[in-house]
Amino acid sequence: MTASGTPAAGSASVPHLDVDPFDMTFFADPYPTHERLREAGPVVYLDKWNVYGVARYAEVHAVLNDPATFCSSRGVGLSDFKKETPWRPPSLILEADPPAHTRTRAVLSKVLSPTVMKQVRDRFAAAAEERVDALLDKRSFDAITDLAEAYPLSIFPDALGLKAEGREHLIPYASVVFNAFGPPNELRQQAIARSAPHQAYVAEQCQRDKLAPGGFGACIHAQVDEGAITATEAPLLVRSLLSAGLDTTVNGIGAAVYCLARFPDQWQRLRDDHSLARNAFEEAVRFESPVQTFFRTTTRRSARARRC
Ligand code: OVV
Repeated sequence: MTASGTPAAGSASVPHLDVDPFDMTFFADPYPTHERLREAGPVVYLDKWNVYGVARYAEVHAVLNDPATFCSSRGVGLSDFKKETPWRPPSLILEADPPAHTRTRAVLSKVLSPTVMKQVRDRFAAAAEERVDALLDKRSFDAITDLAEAYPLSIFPDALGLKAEGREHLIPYASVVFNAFGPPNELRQQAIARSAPHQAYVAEQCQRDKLAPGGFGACIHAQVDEGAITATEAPLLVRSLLSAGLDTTVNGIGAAVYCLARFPDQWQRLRDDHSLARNAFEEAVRFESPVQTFFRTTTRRSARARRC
């Protein structure tokens, strides 16, 4: 493909696939479809949704690291913000390209710097110990609700500075955010149709006067006083933490436990050598969520890293 959207030599051979990686049946057993997407070629075309896709590491990496060609500002889901109204005001960090993204990213990098992480680390570790001790007492528990969800919920909203009331909206809100990246199927339409109370909660709690002093939320708003962002931008950056800070952790922990349960030999290796923990976690997350990236050309419809 070229910048003008004209297919370059060889693109006629891009294989067309009839698979739907957004269908409910796909989620029941995604691995064969992931394999088909990878094996079909470096670039594939999904007839169902009229998007190009890449599922191999090299191409996914290349697409995600070339924002000049594959932009995010027109959305990173299947909906093209140039053609459809976004379901919420676009994220200033996710749905932005350099140089706009560079500026907001710098603000979040400052608020979530290694120095700050060092300061909160002990609190997060103590809460994790507490959670594990409580679960060990129970002997049997649901690893998703009682660990993967309960642990981040016990610490992250406090770190942000959210009040206690209404936190039950957090996971449902994140769920809407991620389902909204998909195509206009039942999953997406239903999620958006039911999102109003979750959106209202998030919009309200992102305001400066709602966030406890010392939390990440207050730190983002303090960047307004430094002249780094405007008072209009600050709540949207807080929203990014609410959108992407919790359920990614939930999914990561859930995927790690699920993976270790499915591969007992790996679990045993980890028990024998705790220094493997970091790699085991990364590998489990990778295994459970192999990345595919979808994109459009200037002449075709839509995608995850959209071609501008
Ligand atoms: C990385 C990510 C995922 C989902 C939402 C957002 C970011 C956001 O900025 O809202």
